[in-house]
Amino acid sequence: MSHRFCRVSASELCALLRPRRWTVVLVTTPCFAPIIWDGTFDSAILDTPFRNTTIGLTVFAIKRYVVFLKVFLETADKCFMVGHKVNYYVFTDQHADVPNVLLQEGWQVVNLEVCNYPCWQGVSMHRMEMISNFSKKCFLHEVDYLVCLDEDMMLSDHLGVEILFSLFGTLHPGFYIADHQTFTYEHCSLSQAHFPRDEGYFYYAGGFFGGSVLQVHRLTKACHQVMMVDHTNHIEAEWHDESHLNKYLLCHKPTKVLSPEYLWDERMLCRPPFLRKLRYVAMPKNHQALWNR
Ligand code: 2GW
Ligand code: MN
Repeated sequence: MSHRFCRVSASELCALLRPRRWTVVLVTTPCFAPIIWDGTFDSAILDTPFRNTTIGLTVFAIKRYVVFLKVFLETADKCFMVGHKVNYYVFTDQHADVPNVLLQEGWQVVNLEVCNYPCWQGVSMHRMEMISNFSKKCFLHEVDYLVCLDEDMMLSDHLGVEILFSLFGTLHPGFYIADHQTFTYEHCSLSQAHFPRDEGYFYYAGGFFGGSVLQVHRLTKACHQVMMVDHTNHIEAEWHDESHLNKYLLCHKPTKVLSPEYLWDERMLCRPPFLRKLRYVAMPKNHQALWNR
């Protein structure tokens, strides 16, 4: 990985020190990890040190979910890591239906073969196993960072290197202003995802996490292993991989946290005025058509 720290000019420094965000939002976690909102970063400055960085984006399009892929890739091409090198890793069992989307020069879509799972929870949960396996096999040698996203979503604004750090998670849009006791952490004490009462500051979304390949490998491997322990004990955490992600991030605090700008659902939620940008939003989906096969 080649990181060169940029030299900031005096005028840039002045501009940086001038507060640009007047609406009050929480900008650091209690562990001093930055929380990323519009107005807290300057892409023009951040882009330089990441000039030679390659970012891998993992996405799963299994069974009927392949229908979301075209819009996902087309919008990502416009908004995701513009000016940087990106490898899209599409895990799919529907190769014939992967759309041929014209991408920026140097970018590539790598289709990875995965098997289908009999139930949807299986699809969602086995993502951890797949990402972990491929991290070791290829991603470690091919990219510097991994960004792991849900695929029933589209990009709708700039989403760039401001998110990159060794380990990052995203505040779940349904809980970022909710009371701690409403967080849907796993409360069954038999599950490996079990959350001790009164612990955890935030509830993270399963649909957007990432970090350096090494950290993502550790996270996905650990989550997969504990999901297998639960499976052996005939237990399944209520929110599947998301429950295990939250447990992992309780024990391994993220070094950056993304605000709900980075994961939003306009049909489910009322947008507050301090949410100035929506960068990654849910696509409308017909649950019945997707589930009934
Ligand atoms: C999922 C649910 C029901 C039927 C099918 C599927 C399904 C999911 C599928 O048939 N094919 C497939 O590729 N997926 C992948 O799994 C796809 O990438 C999708 O974005 C991801 C998660 O499923 P999704 O987006 O339908 O679930 P959400 O939006 O409720 O996601 C949250 O909760 C999940 C666990 O319950 C995960 O933690 C997810 O990361 C969360 O965003
Ligand atoms: Mn989703």
